[in-house]
This record gives sequence, C-alpha cells and structure tokens, in this order.
Amino acid sequence: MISVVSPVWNEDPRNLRLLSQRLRAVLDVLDPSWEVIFIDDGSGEITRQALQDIVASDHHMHVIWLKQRCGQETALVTGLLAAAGTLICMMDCDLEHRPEDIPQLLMPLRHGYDLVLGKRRPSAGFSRVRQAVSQVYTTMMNVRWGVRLSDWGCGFNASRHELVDGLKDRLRSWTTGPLKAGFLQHARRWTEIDVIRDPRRYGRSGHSWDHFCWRGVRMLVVGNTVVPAYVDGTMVAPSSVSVPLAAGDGHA
Ligand SMILES: Nc1nc2c(ncn2[C@@H]2O[C@H](COP(=O)(O)OP(=O)(O)O)[C@@H](O)[C@H]2O)c(=O)[nH]1
Ligand SMILES: [Mg+2]
Repeated sequence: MISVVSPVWNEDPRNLRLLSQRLRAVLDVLDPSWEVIFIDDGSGEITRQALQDIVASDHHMHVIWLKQRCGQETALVTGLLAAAGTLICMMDCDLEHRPEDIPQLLMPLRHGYDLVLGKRRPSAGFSRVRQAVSQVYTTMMNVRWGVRLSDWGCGFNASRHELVDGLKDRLRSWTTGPLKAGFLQHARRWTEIDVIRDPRRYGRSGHSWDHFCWRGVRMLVVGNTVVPAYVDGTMVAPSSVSVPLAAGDGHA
C-alpha cells in the first residue's frame, strides 16, 4: 500500500482539486491500494469545504482535522503517524510538486533504500529569487547539521514505513526542525532524486519573507526548533531534544 501525506493550510481549492485528480491518476496505476491523507490545521471555510468534497468523492482520500494551526511540520508528523502504507510519500498540496514524479521517488524504496529525498529542479518560470533563497538555506543547513544535502527545503520526500515506525516514539513526543534531520539520523540507506518544482498556479504561499528569515536565523542560532506534536488531534507536550547527525555520504 502507498500512503501520500500532505499538510494543508488555507490552500486554494483549485490546487486541491487538481492535485487529487492527478494523484488518483498516478496512484491507481502504481498500486490498487493507496491512501492520501491531508492534514488541515485550522484552514478557513473555503479550503475545508474543498477538502470535504474531495474526501466525499473518493474513499482513498482522508483528512485529519487539527483544531488549531500548528505548522507544516507538525501537521506532517501527524500524517506520518496515521499513514498505513508500506511506502509513504510526503508532499505539498499546492502543486509545486508533481504527482507524476511519485513513481520515481518511490522506486529506490523498492531497491534497498529506506529514505528518498527530493531535490528540486525548477521548471521554466520559477522565481530566481526563491531559488537563490533555497540555495542559501541549504548551504546554511549543511553547515549546521554536518551533512551534504542538495535541497534541505524540499518537502517532496519518501520513506519506508519501517523508518517512520522507528521514529514513532520520538515523533510522538517532539518534533524538531527540520524533521529531515531526524529521518537522516535513523535512515540505514538514503538517496536523493531529482523532482520538478513548478511555480504555484493558484493562491499564495503561506510563508512570508519574515518567516524565511526568522526560520533561517533560528536554525543558525538555536539550531533546533521545538514544536508540539499533535496525535489524534490532541497536543502532546514537546521536549527539547537535539538531533546529532552522523556525517554521511548519502548512504548512512
Ligand atoms: N497543515 C499545514 N500546512 C501548511 C502550513 N503552512 C504551509 N502548509 C502547507 O505546506 C505546503 C507548502 O506551503 P507554502 O505556503 O506553499 O510554502 P512554500 O512552498 O515554502 O512557499 C502547502 O501545501 C501548504 O498548504 C501550516 O501551517 N499547516
Ligand atoms: Mg508552495
């Protein structure tokens, strides 16, 4: 079974509808048993209604409703804890990630890897400023965490269920920014795969420039972001744990 986990916050309904259609087309071919789990933490009425319509029209699609906004990573953790698939794909819901890239992202998981990290190749028309910001963030994070990744900011990743299982106790009580560091620490064998990064067609990014700058500074100075994890809609108290990373060459 394949699970796709996608955090949603005030997303444009047009993106959600197109995403669910494209996901259905891709996943139906890959595996007859699949699920998509959207995790919504306090979106407005328009987004909530769109999610309700999607879920009502396809039994493969589910939504976890969180009571209040708790952030993209915490929403992702909630989805990971609920995912039933042997192979789990994590992606944004705004179509910056192409559902059609899922087969190649999952491929290494069938060949001995337990973690696959997307590295985004911008399609034509993608903002150069945003590309530059991503590169600065990646350079900074490589220094901070002592591991060489091509794209720390990419949320299009895939993991075997066993790896998420191994992380479950830690995910239940805390999540740290970046979640990717926890995955990398526990992965037996990981690799990076090219994925296309499309520009957003509809709606606006929920992340302001303030957010990017603040997150960058916080990663450098504090090194670790602690946010509360939600399980079954209930907030679990966080504890501050740092995630030391072994230096790896991509095959830790
Ligand atoms: N659940 C949840 N999802 C979020 C939150 N912030 C962003 N997202 C989702 O994460 C994805 C990326 O967000 P986006 O605003 O496009 O950020 P950007 O791509 O980094 O500019 C989208 O699918 C959003 O719906 C949040 O606070 N909670
Ligand atoms: Mg986006």
